[in-house]
Amino acid sequence: MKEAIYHFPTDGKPCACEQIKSGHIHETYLIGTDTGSQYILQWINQYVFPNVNAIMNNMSAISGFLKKQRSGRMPMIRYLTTKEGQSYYDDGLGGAWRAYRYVDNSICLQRPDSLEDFYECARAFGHFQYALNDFPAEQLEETIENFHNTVDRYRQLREAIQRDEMGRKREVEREIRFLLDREDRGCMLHRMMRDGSLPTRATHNDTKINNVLMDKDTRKAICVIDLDTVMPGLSVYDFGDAIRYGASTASEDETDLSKVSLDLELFRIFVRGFCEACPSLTPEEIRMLPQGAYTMTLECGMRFLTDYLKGDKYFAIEREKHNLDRAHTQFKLVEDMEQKWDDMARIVREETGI
Ligand code: GN1
Ligand code: MG
Repeated sequence: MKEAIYHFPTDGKPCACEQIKSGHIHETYLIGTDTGSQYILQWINQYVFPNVNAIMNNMSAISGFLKKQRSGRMPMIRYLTTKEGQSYYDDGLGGAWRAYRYVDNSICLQRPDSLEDFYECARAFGHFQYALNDFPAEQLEETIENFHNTVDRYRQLREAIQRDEMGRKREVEREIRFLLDREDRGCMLHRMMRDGSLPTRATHNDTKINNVLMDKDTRKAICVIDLDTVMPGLSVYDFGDAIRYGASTASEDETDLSKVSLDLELFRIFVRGFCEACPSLTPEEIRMLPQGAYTMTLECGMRFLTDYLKGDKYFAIEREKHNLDRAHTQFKLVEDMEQKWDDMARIVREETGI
């Protein structure tokens, strides 16, 4: 049993504990009690999120705002207050823990099993974006500085190349070249955010399908989870990160790259669901949806490669070269998007009329 759970007011005595291994950052456990209640207990990775108060404050600001919204139901999970009255439990050993009641009958998918699953995911993230339309984004704390700032991601890559702490640079020269060749295109949306052609909004920033809880029987979305990276950002990044992960024909760490491509049917259904659920998108945002997918995929590949160069400090790995394998799938997807660029733009036009 993870001792931290005893600091939360659970219904029944904790008696079962199972680790859930899907995220790359925090450690997550499913706790069962002797009355049959279940809880999610999470150890917060403070290397990635040094300011735990900032993530918990953002979370409660967002939940408070959404509760008062009239634009349709948007349920949120609620973290438990510790028995000591804190929003998280500090174990005195450098660990921070939080817990919430497991949502009954919910599942989260690692991949969509059908077009309908992905449509539900699109509607959930689109609705989340829409519900936050009037949220004052500038009130949110930046929980990870420059999170989706591709210009800064290139700077971090260069720094890692220059330091070459692990002596891995020689091995990845081709991958580095791949990224440097695409720098201008990769930074385009960041420039558009800077010059105001795309609005800065409160966005989720980590829109993998496994961050949507779905009802096990009806397969309808229940709520969006993992709000640690809710920050000022671009709607097209939320769209794009979901495509990067969910519309790929293979998993993020597939080693057979011939299996990795962009599924245009999944792309289409996501455009449909996201735009239907988020009618506040501007025409320019809609036109930039393919660019959002491109940028998030390139950036994620760059983050994996940078972490590989630095010795795998950020993303948890389960095997040697895991981050390099992940970088490769992202680069393969980027190339496939370059091939399918006209189709992606056409699908957006067909689905939205813009
Ligand atoms: C991380 O831990 P997880 O899977 O929710 C990362 C995302 C990446 C993703 C890649 C805070 O998310 O940005 O896109 O891995 N989260 C953070 O799979 O860096
Ligand atoms: Mg997650």
